[in-house]
Amino acid sequence: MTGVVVLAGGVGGAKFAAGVQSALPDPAALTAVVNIGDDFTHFGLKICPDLDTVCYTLAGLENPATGWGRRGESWRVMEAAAALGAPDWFRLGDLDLATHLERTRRLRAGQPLHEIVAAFCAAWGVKARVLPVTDSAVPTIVLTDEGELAFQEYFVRRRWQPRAVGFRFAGAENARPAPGVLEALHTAEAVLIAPSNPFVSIDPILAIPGVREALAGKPIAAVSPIVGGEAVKGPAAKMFRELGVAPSALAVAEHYRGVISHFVLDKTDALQAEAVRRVVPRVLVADTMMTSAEKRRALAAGVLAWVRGARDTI
Ligand code: FO1
Repeated sequence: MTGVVVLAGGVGGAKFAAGVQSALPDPAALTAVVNIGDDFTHFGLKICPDLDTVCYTLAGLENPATGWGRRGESWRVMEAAAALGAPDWFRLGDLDLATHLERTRRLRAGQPLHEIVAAFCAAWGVKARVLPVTDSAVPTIVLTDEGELAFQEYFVRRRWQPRAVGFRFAGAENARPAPGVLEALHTAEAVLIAPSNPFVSIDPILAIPGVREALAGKPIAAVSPIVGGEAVKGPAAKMFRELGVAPSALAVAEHYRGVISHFVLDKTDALQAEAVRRVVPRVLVADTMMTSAEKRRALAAGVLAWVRGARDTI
């Protein structure tokens, strides 16, 4: 068993993956398997927000203010396009546009997404391996009280305000894991589920045929994205409430029941540890707030040491 796999999506997932990359003596021992459900076509360009956010963050290129897009970004193309009447609800920076232009050019030339991601990671100096969970398009559809919404329409255009009643991962049943995904999961000494949104970042990864099965028989540790009953970032707590579940670390553990063997909750929620242990056998109480590169690294190092057999509280 070699290597560590992180399942990730969104800004929290990218930060945690970067923490794991910095905690591993050999960063190439990390494989990030990333959600592609947020992907969509805009201005005719293939936009892959979670892949880009993970790659930018692993490369140290991410915009520190938003977590997505590029550091040192400018918005001249967006401003000039908006002056021509272009939709500007989804902000595309000048540097970020280069990624979308080149990815779209390569896709049109027939290059599969996982190869494009590898080429971009090489160009950006990313040491870890980043894989889309599948090369296929499996768009996440949010079922709301207003009907079905495409993910970015729901998340960005409507600022995740519509009431969510369910999620659909269109075409998942016909998708296959991208080359390297199942092999990485089978050979990993541990699989870490990042503190990403369970519904729209992690579930779309688990929905790809073969992924859940490949998790069997090894330590699977999830880090709670809910702290003190709230999401650190984004709509996860609101989604729990709208689905009739009180948002909590325990609710996240319940959501992953049967998939995970280890669960990390924030020290704010230490009182839930006993209840969580009844859902998942191994529970770690830690400081999960990744407010600096050092804290990301420390959290990742602590989780890795724990999963590899150290004590239960860091
Ligand atoms: N999120 C926003 O809230 N507003 C935006 O204008 C926006 C633009 C954007 C451009 C490129 C990109 O890679 C991500 C972007 N995001 C934006 C984040 C995106 O909605 C992601 O899907 C979320 O981070 C959730 O994973």
